[in-house]
Amino acid sequence: MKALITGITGQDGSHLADLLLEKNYEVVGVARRCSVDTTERIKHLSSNKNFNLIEGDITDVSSVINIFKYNDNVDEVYNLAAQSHVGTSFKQPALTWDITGKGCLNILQSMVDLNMGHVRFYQASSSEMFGSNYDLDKNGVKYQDEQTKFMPNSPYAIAKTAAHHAVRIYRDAYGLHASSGILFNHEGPRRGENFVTQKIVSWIANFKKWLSYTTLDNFPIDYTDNHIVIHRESFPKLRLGNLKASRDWGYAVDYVKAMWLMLQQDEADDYVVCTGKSFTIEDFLDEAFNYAGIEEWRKYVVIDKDLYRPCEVDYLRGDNNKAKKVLGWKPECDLEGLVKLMMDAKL
Ligand code: NAP
Ligand code: F7E
Repeated sequence: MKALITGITGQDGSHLADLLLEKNYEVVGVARRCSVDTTERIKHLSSNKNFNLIEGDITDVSSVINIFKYNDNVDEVYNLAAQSHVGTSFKQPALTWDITGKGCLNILQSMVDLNMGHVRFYQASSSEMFGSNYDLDKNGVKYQDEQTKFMPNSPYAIAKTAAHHAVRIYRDAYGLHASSGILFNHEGPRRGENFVTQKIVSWIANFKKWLSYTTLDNFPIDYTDNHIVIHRESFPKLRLGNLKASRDWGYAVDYVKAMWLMLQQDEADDYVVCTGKSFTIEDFLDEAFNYAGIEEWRKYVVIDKDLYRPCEVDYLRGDNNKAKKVLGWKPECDLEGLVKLMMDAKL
């Protein structure tokens, strides 16, 4: 089997490549040209004979067509490429649209034009498409599933929703085996530094490192009444935005398995992938600071209004029953496990 992955240099692209190579796939990763090396997450694959990296950019339809022409024996295409940061999408809405929305359309239309009906396609849709919307279960608890109506709340979410509908339409109109995974937040040691979980974990790891360098001769620590008093102002505080939002956080390694399972089904379809549990950013701070053995995180955190988004998605908690039932998928890692994995990797 041969798979093509866009977004190969990202968190999910690298984990999906690991998974497919384990399954003896030949993997072609598409990376765009950058002025610096962006292959940190896939360095370990550089000598794997079943792995190839090619240059391409999904905003350029001729680039997409060339990629497919030179890889005409591909069996599966996973479109993970995106401008994936919600906050950034408010600052660069048109770029976000071009990559995250139109990029998907470029791939779908190229597949039709090149008669690639036999190739299976995966689109990285997102829980952000639900925006402020939710349904209520029989106990009055909020959740989102495949039936919940989309109400996108950011340029990123608008682009993802457009791409999601394009996948549905290309499936219906042209019979493409095209599936979308509506994935809720998923994290891990390879998560980008500007997403909230990794930002918190990185800060804690750097703070702990700084603490370990400080000695009696090194001014940031006082020994007063047999207690250590740390001059906290000497280490920059952790600046965060809205701590009240809730997210359904899972582990990226679990989630790429769901992507692959979707493309192994006879019928293409859309699936919500999530843990079914929701926690606030404050809960994540509790968990991460506790794990690191630092008490009272509030002493170290500054709320920065500039990090608030013009529109916020307040609450996300998915219902993964369809993925469990049809795909036989379930998440293996809870929030505690996720924090442990991320903290241990950084420490
Ligand atoms: P990520 O780490 O930000 O990776 C995004 C990837 O897209 C990077 O490899 C990036 O390349 C590539 N890319 C950006 N613009 C491109 C372009 N014009 N042409 C080709 N490649 C381009 O994202 P992720 O967390 O792995 O997420 C993977 C996908 O799932 C994304 O589509 C994201 O929107 C979606 N998603 C993520 C989550 C989540 O919680 N992680 C949840 C739901 C959906 P560079 O390295 O060059 O920037
Ligand atoms: O924010 C709040 C922020 O940027 C989570 C992407 O993978 O998942 C991700 O999008 C929450 C938001 O992820 C900071 O306001 C507070 O409420 O980690 P995030 P996201 O926006 O949920 C979805 C499913 C995707 O599809 C996306 O591609 O945390 N928050 N303070 C902060 N967020 C950030 N980034 N930085 C802060 O300082």
